Amino acid sequence: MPRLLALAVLASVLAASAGASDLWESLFDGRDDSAASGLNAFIAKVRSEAPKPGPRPHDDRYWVTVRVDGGPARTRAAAMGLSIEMVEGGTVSGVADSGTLTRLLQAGLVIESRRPLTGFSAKDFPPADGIYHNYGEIVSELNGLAQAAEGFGAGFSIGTSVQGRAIPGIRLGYPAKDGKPKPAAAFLGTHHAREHLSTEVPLLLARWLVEHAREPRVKKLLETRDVYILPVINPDGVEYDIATGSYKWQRKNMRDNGDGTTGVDLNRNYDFRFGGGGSSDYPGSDTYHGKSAFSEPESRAVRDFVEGLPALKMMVSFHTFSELVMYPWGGADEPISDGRALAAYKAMAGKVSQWNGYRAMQSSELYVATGDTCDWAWASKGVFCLTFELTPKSQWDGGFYPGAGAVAGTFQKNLEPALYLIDLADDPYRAGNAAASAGGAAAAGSSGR
Ligand code: 0X9
Ligand code: ZN
Repeated sequence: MPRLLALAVLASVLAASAGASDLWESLFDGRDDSAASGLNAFIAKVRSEAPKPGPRPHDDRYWVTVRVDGGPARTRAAAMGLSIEMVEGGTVSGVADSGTLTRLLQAGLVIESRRPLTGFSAKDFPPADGIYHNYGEIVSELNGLAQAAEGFGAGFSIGTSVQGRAIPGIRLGYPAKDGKPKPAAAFLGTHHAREHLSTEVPLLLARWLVEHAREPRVKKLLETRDVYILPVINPDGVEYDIATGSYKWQRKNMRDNGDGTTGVDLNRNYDFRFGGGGSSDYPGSDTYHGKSAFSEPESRAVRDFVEGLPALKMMVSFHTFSELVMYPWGGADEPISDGRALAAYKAMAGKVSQWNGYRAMQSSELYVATGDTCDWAWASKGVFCLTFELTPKSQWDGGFYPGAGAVAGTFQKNLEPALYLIDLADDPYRAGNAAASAGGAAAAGSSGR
């Protein structure tokens, strides 16, 4: 992968930090071989680093609950700019700026409740959520992992954000014995800034793989697959969200839209059905799709990464929250047209849900939203791509800010799914074989995707 290697090397950003190697050593010294004790040590160490509190600027957004029933109605509400986060009975809840609120009201929708975002206090991230990684800590952790994975791993960057931060990653995998490219899987975190748990899970996956790389099962996996882990696609948004020690509920990137609003929803900025349902034309909306497909350097970086890696067959895009595992399409109600692939998607999502307890579904069943990562990866590149909505299930269990206590358990639940999906990277279609031979749902034949 010469192109990737050219992008690689987190030059200045991943420049060795004494803190990172200290952290690394402290995590591995004197551990027993259980993953749990490694995690506990990690958690204890990172918890000691707390962000500092500070003032909070004015925020023109609300947490709203709107009476909306059924998928098509949810899709219409999303198209008005509502960023839907919860579906409950005949209502949806999510974030709306005042412009979106006006559109919802003008459309005759009943707003059951609305609450300024400033009225929420997060469960604990600042200061007690010190276990979560800010950007510098993500980079340090990856740097430490890359050092520890000498001979079977390397740090890299896929590009830079609007504000110029490197979008960091780590590749893990032993060199192929025959020198040929190995099938690859990629795990992407935090397109949406406030979904911090979606950074922690891939980061812990990287850590777990490095720690267990010499155990037979993992060794075999890393000898036959390459694993790419990109824990933070939207580093500017993350830094903004946590800068004051009081969460800002930032979703989008930090693009200056030139009209007084900030941010493009990176999960609406990919080039498949761009600008269609479930994405907003209004720059102030949390689901603003941007000026054009791939207008944002962060989504372009993901595009270039995927395009530079033909061996990539399997991808997971981590989000929070709701506890769902979803497959394309997200941008249309119809199923994907490749029947064999659909059977494979259903089988793999079903298998994943047996481990993590999440609900498996086609993304659009939640609501139609166009321009997302997985629709593009599947439609344009034929990469099997699942969107995970991690813990918790509900806003009332912590929503985007479920606290330090959510990290280890969420990772543990999703470890087996991750290993399974890495294994499938040689031929994701084979996920559907078991179902087909058991007379299951696998449909025969296919044309296009
Ligand atoms: O709306 C999104 O981008 C994702 N949900 S989140 O709450 N994390 O923002 C879901 C993306 C996939 N779903 C659809 N395309 N419907
Ligand atoms: Zn998200």
